[in-house]
Parts: sequence; structure tokens; C-alpha cells
Amino acid sequence: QNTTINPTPQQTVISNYIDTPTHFKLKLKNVDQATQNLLSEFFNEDNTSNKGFTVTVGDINDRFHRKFLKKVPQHPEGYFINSSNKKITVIGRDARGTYYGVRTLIALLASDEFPQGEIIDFPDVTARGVVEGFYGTPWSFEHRMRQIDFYGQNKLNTYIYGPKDDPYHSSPNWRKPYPEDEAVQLKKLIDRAASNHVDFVWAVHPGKDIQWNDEDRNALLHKFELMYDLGIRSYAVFFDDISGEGTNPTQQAGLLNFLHNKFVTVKKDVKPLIMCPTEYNKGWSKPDGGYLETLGKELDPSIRMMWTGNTVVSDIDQETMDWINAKIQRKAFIWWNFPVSDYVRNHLLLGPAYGNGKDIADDVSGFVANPMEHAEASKIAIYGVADYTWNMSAYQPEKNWLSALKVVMPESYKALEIFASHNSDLGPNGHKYRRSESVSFAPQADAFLRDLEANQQIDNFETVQKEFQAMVEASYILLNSKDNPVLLDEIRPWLKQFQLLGQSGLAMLNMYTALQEKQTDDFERSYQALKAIKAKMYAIDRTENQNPYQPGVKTGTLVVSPLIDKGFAYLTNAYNQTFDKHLEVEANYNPHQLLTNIAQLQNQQVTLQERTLALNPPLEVIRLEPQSYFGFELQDVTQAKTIAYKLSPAAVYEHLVLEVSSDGAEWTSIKTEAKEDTVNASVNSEVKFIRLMNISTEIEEAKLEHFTVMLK
Ligand code: LTM
Repeated sequence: QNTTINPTPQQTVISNYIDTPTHFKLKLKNVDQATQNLLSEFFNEDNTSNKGFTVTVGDINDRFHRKFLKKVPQHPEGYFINSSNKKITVIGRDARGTYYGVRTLIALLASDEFPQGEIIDFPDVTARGVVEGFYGTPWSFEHRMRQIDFYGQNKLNTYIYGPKDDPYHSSPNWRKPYPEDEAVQLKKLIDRAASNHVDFVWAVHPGKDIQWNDEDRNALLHKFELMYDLGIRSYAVFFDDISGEGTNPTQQAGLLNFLHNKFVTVKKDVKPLIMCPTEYNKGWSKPDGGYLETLGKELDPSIRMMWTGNTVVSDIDQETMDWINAKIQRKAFIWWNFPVSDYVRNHLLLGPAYGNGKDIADDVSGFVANPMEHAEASKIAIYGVADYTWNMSAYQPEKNWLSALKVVMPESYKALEIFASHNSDLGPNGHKYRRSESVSFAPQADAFLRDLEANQQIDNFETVQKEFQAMVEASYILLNSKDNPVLLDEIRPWLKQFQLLGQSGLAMLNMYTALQEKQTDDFERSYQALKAIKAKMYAIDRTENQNPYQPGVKTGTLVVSPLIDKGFAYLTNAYNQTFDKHLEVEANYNPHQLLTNIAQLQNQQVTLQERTLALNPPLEVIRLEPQSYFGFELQDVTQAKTIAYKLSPAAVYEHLVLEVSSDGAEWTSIKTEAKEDTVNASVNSEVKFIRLMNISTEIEEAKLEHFTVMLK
């Protein structure tokens, strides 16, 4: 009775439960290879015999279960299951429906008790799945194989292959064939997708350097042919995050229509194309440009268009859909930028998949989630997306999340729940996208700090202590678990950090107790211990997960870490005052700020490592209006040594000037020198403001690779 079927079936009528049969007699009709393979994973020589419980599997073209045919849902991919005390019947609306019916049957048979009754089931959204579309290290072959199996298990039917850092997906190598070894792996993945009833959509990202001529059109056609030979039957063309000629909507539509006419309709077994526009969110759509309307009008009606919502990273509601669907004259195909973490790489996003409207099923042509570069950890959110897109109105994010944790770690799921509950928010970020974190603990943390700062008896001391203890124990359990080594490999740095965070919390509580009891030795020992733990955390942050964008390892950043930091500072100050001591309360925050008049950059983060101040580069192209600028505002007038930055294309440099100022009124331009596309400048003077400004009369578009200032 406690079997969880993910996604939640649409309609289940159960009259009672019987002991799950152990021997079966299989009768199959019109069952495709994928379903046969799936059946043979469960039904084998040991549990099938002529005297067994009859299991009949087929599709609507079978006559032997005519009496049930009316009950099979009309929806594509739907299925019907009937079970009596003698017989189980599974009927699919089509081949995929039959496959999904068998998936449900096998999940039901895993439990000791088997339901008697009927299941009528079908998906709400036509295309459901994942777009591997993030920046950073693309998923490995092994991870992708595991993912595709997971999609099959959870009735997701779409995997869009579009990793930004695959050179053969993007410019300039999109024209070239994959090297032999990569092609062999892709073929295996495509075959695996077919056996899981997953459409493997190969995406190309040609917009950075495409020429609108026959040569490039034919180069793309040729690449499509090569991919077809590997087994691809579904294609996408992405024009996101580009600037220049490639963004022309008439040319984009022309190319897509060309591919539709010369490839899709000729092949006959290829699905309608999917395209990701350049203006892929409302925030970026230029009202007077008519970009979206042009695509809406000119693209063949069968071509599906992607959309990320009101901003790059946003949740989708009815209004979002009404706005975009009217513009593009079709139902948008949602590219949901969650749980992708390529713009907050020091965080793990392990929380529930929530926030999207439950009434948009009829307004989307597809819904895919862009995941983290941590494939296995992304399964937590993907499991939610599978449920949401299948049966939207019934979707319960919390409940789904708890069963997802059990699926990815069947033994240690309780420890994983503690870890995941404190590792879900992104921290402040350029997209202003946030997630709830430490939800059940947050009121305790607030109450603790309130009492502490009001100098009152702390009522929930034990509850808080228990949580810190649980954090430490959960990380020990997970670090030693054999449950899911693949997941463990991805999250290990965060687990180590999480363990230290829990320990630092316990040390902070010991400082409180010692202060209450006026035990100065105890207080100072716990104070030193907490500082030592922090030093260890700092070392992990500086040595693990050292990617060039957001290096480091952050954990519990929304609730737990601030609680410990504030508690530590408060207690140390109180101790210093009470005992006339001078223990240091170090503030490890960055006092310097971003300086910009560009709305798109307003929430970009500025980091300080040692003496290097860096602007977190956005992954998208920046639009620089004339006189627009970005840079830094230092806390005080400070001696700056050097400045370095890199933008692409490098041609933009001739329109930019690097300036410094000590008062924000008088600016001095600084001499720069470009070497291999990176610009360096020596400052060696005292400054407070540093900015890079577009001094041309035109809008310039460029990608920022890095922008740093070395302080003395
Ligand atoms: O979202 C889209 C369409 N494109 C890119 C993605 O490749 C990237 O992963 C996300 C999140 O950073 N943002 C984008 O702009």
C-alpha cells in the first residue's frame, strides 16, 4: 500500500489489496522491443510459469481485451491497468503508453500488497524532461546513461542534449563531425534513450559565428545527416546567449524553415524541430524590435519555441504563458532554469522543485528543466519535474521531494534529508532567483537569536543543539554510506563543509553555556575551537570546487551559517564586555561593491579573495548602452595595483574606456594594454571608484569573461 508511483497517476480506483502474486503467466500482444526488454528485467524463468497469475500486456489494437478498450485514455502515452484476483491487464494508447503501463505495473509488484482495481493514466504535458543546457563541465557518458534510465523510470520522454561547453554543439565546431570515440558514445546514449522511450534531442548552437549563406546552411544540414546516422530523430537549434548577425529573426526563421523542409519533412521519421530564440525571456525582449513576433509569424507552425519565462531564471505561471503564446502564435516550450547552478557554482540546489503554476498544462508544448553540472544530485529536482509535468494539479512539491530523497539514497535518505534541507538556496545572485532553505529550522534559528540578543533565557537551546548534532551525524552517515557512490562523489566537498558547519554550531552553543556559567576557560576553548573550524572551512572553500566562476563550497548559507556567525559575534562581544577581554570578532565580509548603471548587471556579485577583487561574470551577453558602465566601488580610498579584464569579442575594447576616481566626480582614464585578448592596466594609485565605460554612440554587446582588481 505504500508503493510510490512517480509520477502520480491521474486516476486510481482501488477496491482492496491482495498478497502480491509471485508467479506469472505473461501474454503479450503488440509490445515493442523497449517494453519487452523492460518486462524481461522483471519477469524471468524463476517467476513465470503456465500456472501463474495472468498478466496481459498490449495496446489498443489488440482484440483480446476488447471490454476494456473504452477505458484506455484518449491521450497519447496514456495507459489503462485493470487487476482482479486472477488477472492483470495493461493496455497502452500507443507504444509509449504500453511501456509506461508496464513501468507502473512493475512498481506495483515491488510491494508486498497488490491493489485490485483500475488505473487510468496519461501525461498532462506532451514533452517532459531535461535540457542539458548549462555552462560548465558537460555530464559524463556514464552519468548520461544513468540519467536516461532515470527518465524512463519516471516517465520523462525528452532529453535535449545541448551542453554549452561541448565544442561540437557550439561555434566553431558545430560544422564538424564528432570525433570517432565521442560518436560511438553518442550512439550508445541514443540507443539507451530509445530503450527507455526517451526522445534524444540533439541541439546545435551555431549563432555565434553562423553566416547566413548556403555554405553554412548546407553545413548544418550535413551535420544533421551525420547525427541522423547515429540514430538522432529529434533536433533543436539554440540561438541563446549570442550577439551580432546571428540574432537576426528573419534569418533564424529562414534557417529553421530550411531545415524543416529539407530535412524533417524529407526524413519522415524525425520529430518537429525545437528552437531556442535569442530573446528567450520577457525581460530581454525588445518591445520595438518585433523579434518574437517575426519568429511567430515566419517559423513553420510545427516548430516549437523555447521560453525561460519573465526573466532568464524564473518560475512559470499562467500570465507568463498568455504573454508569450500570443506573441509567438503557438504554445511555448518551457526551458525551466532550475536546478541549474552554473551562475552559483559554489552552491548545491537540493531542494524541492516548486514555484510553477499548476494550471499551465494546456498552454505549454513542452517543459524541460536545465540541471546542475552535478547529474546525480540533479535527480532530486528532476524527479519533481517528472511528477509536475505528468499530473500538474495533483503535484505536491514537499511530498515529492521526500520520496525523491528515498529514490536517490534508499538506505540513507533520512541523513540526506537533513543535508538537502540546508542546501537548497542559491545565495545572492545576478538573477535574483532564490529558494527556501532550512524551512523547519528557520523559526528555531530566529527564536534563538531573538532571545540571545534580548539577553533572555534561550528556550529552544536543546532544539537548536539537536539540529547541529543532526547535521554532524548526517554528514558522517552520508560520507560513509555505500548507498549511492555516484552522488557521494558529487557532494563530498559540501558534506565535509556541512559537517564542519554543524561542529561550529555546537562550539557556538558551548560558548553560550560557558558564558552563562562564567567558565572563562571553557568559553575560550570553545571560542578557539570555533575559529579553528572556521579556518578549516575557509581552507575547503579555497581548495575544493575551484571553478573559474564561483569557486568554493558554500553550505547552509540562508539560515544556519548566519545563525552561527551572529551567535558567535554576539557571544564574543558579551564575553569581552563581561570579563574585560579583547577576543577578536572577525568580520569575514566583503566591504567593496559593484558599481554599474546597467540594469542587467545590478545583482551581480563581487568577491574578494586574498587581495583580489573580482566581478562575477554573467554567463549571458551584456548590452552596453552608450555611457553605460560597470566596475567597483571600494569601501574607502584604497591603493589599487593592477586591473585586468577580458571581454569577447575583443573588438569591443575600442569602444571602452577604463577610468578611476577617488570621489566619483572627477575621473581619470587609465592606459591599458591588450595581450591575447586580455586587457591589463597598472594603477598604483589611491582610488575608490573603478569603471569600464562604453564611450561610443552605439549599443555594444559583449560577453564578460573576467574583471579583477589587485588591491595592495
Ligand atoms: O537559459 C538559457 C536559454 N540559456 C542559458 C543557459 O545555458 C544557462 O544554463 C542558464 C543559467 O545560467 N542561463 C542562460 O542564459
